[in-house]
Amino acid sequence: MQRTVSPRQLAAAIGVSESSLKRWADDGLLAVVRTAGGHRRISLPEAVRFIRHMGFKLQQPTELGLSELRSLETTQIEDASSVNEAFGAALEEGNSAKVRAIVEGLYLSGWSVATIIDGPIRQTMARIGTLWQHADWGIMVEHRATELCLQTLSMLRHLMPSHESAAPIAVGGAGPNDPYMLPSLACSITLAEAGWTDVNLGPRTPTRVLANAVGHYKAKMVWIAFSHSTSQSETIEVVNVVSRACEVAGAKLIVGGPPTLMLAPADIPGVTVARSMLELSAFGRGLHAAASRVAT
Ligand code: B12
Repeated sequence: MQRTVSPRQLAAAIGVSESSLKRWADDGLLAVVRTAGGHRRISLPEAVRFIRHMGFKLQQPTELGLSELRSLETTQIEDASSVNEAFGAALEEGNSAKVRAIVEGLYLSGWSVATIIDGPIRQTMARIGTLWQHADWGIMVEHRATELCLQTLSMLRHLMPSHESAAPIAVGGAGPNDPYMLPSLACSITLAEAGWTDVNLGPRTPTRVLANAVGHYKAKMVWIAFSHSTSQSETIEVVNVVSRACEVAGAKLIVGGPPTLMLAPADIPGVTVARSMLELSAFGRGLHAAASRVAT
């Protein structure tokens, strides 16, 4: 069941009076539901949306069951290099409470999921990726950091608003033999933020399984995340098989990750190659708007 908070808790969390909050609810700025006994309740994602939309600073996050943001002061949030430094240190030392608090704080202060992934998560993982060559310790840090990022992105999902059930479907996964979990999950959550119903098939997705899923879900958008190093011809083969399924379903295909960056447009006609979650988000929002215009 979705977590809810009372108007009193939300008012205390952002440091306003309960009567102001009730007025904003009556004015339609905040969606409230009523309990069987007639009391007002606010879903946690709606409370988070309201805080982000109105630009409130959280005074007492624990009122909403969120972490105290002691690890990162609000002034630091404005400065990307301070954020990267604080997040990098927390992730490298495996401090899950701090990692969670920083990401919650960034999201509540208005950062998009795509910006959090392209910024502190990507940069820290790239740095941690250089440690494995040194010792078992480096490999442990890398595995622990991957797991912590996976947990943190799942936590973020619970704070995001859910979209209408009629939202178009995007499906995707990592390429066959590709064990990397974070890039495909990042695509999934980024597209959810852009208004899509996302279906992530995860790592090592066989090509025919992904191609069949496009028709099964009547997907309008498909992503493939490539991280594991493969030959160019193998990558092109995978992309072209899925691209044919997309043509039949009327879906757009977008691919990304290091092995795709050297592909020439002529090798994969009609397929978009992108370098970041921000690019994916922009592509997803554009396509979503076009699909909604056709539907109305
Ligand atoms: C975690 C990790 C692993 C984990 C993965 C765990 C898991 N189950 O997910 C494990 C331990 C399995 C692993 C293994 C190996 N790894 Co590794 N790994 C990494 C690491 C540290 C992080 C990858 C990650 O998740 N990043 C987080 C995501 C969010 O960021 P990103 O990958 O940069 O993706 C961004 C963009 O590329 C883009 N993007 C990515 N995909 C997509 C898709 C779409 C559609 C779009 C639009 C955009 C997009 O947007 C993302 C966000 O900005 C990277 C370091 C690095 N630089 O990334 C090394 C790295 C990729 N690994 C490397 C190596 C060498 C290996 C091993 C060969 C090590 C070994 N000797 O065993 C094996 C090979 C495994 C295999 N079969 O391929 C090298 C690759 C070097 C190369 N040029 O090929 C790297 C770069 C580390 C390094 N500096 O040496 N690895």
